[in-house]
Amino acid sequence: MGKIALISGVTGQDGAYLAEFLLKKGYTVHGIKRRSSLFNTDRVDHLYQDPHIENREFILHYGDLTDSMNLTRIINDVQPDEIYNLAAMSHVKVSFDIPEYTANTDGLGTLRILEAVRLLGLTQKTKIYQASTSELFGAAREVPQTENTPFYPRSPYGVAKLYAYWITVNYREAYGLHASNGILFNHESPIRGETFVTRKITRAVARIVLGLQDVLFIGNLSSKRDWGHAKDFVKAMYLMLQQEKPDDYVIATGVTTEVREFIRKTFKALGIDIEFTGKNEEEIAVIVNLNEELFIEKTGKEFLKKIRKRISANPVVVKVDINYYRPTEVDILLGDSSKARKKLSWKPEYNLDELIYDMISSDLILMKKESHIRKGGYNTFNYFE
Ligand code: NDP
Ligand code: GDR
Repeated sequence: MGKIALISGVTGQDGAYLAEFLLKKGYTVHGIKRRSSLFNTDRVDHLYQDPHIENREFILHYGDLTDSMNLTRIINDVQPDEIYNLAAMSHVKVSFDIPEYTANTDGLGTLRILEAVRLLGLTQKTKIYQASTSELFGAAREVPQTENTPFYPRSPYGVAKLYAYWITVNYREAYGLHASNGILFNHESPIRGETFVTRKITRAVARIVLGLQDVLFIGNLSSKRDWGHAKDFVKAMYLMLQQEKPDDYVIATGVTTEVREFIRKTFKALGIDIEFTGKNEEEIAVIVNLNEELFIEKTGKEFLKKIRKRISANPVVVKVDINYYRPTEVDILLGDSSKARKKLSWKPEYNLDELIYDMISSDLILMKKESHIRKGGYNTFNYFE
């Protein structure tokens, strides 16, 4: 019999990659999804199995991290060998708008899962992974950050996750639970939520080169993040639960990059050079060179005329909008994952350029579909969030 895993947040970026990864390893995977008025399973639809077939390997349950009884019932029904608690209100900026909900889900939600495992007498059976975050370091006390760097969260999200981190440690020490914190630095992918900065950039660049959008409005261009690929990072989650002893690990690439540079690299991947000029909210980026051969290879000959025309008419492609600034910002994150590399034998496969290429290639396909829909005379919408 293969192992049984329960993933909260299975409909999110990491949940989808982790479910796929565990299914390939022969696990039966149960996932918790929220009730929504629209389908919210896009990211796992390729794994979906008809509920009428016997011996399904991928099973979804309605649930919510704010509902203890629901969580307790699901855990009791599933009797998981491993729980991956990935569910969260995961947007740092939005956490300033809904701080109480964020605390309830991201902070208390973790307690609810730990307590359910304890009450159900599963402390010796069920191993738990808690999705902790580099946002715990916030106004970072040192660079790079390790497992020993003091925490200084800078958002309601970070503070809620701080509670979740410590309650996980506490249940490990108090009840002997195999519960581990993965302190993961930013990780992205073609299925990253559209309102996180990397995906916002790759979507916008794809739209700009195809003539679907004029300009990318962006917030703080100077913040620096240690960006990895989600596919690499979910492997680390699994590895933590295969260890004899539970522990906490930093998972990061060890390279930090400005938002400004991420934008520059994304345009560059399609043969377009941009230059930033101006300061603070007056900063803009303009196209200064087009490598037509590379553009045709990556984007398609049919879009060349449009981009040429666009550049001569108005080369401004990036503008700052201060509405994207945060009340308190995390300026720089850079992780030192030596411990995980040594003890888990984990290392990332993707570098930043490969991550960007994966994301922009996927968004170009999506946006070309949109372009075809428009050419066919149908309406499509612009989302600016
Ligand atoms: P996503 O935002 O893509 O996914 C979050 C998931 O949680 C979604 O499935 C969402 O459901 C679900 N969810 C939200 N609120 C609730 C709730 N109240 N009850 C049940 N489910 C809920 O996040 P990621 O996949 O990027 O991240 C996974 C986890 O890792 C999160 O906890 C995040 O905070 C943490 N993390 C992420 C990092 C990153 O760079 N990606 C880095 C470090 C930590 P729905 O689809 O319905 O919205
Ligand atoms: P972050 O990711 O806050 O690090 O949290 P996000 O991509 O939202 O922001 C990264 C940096 O980019 C700056 N920024 C913008 N951000 C967004 N979203 N939109 C913009 O227009 C914009 N312009 C500039 C931000 O100010 C910030 O400095 C992510 C989430 O996945 C968390 O759940 C996770 O815990 C951490 O990563 C590690």
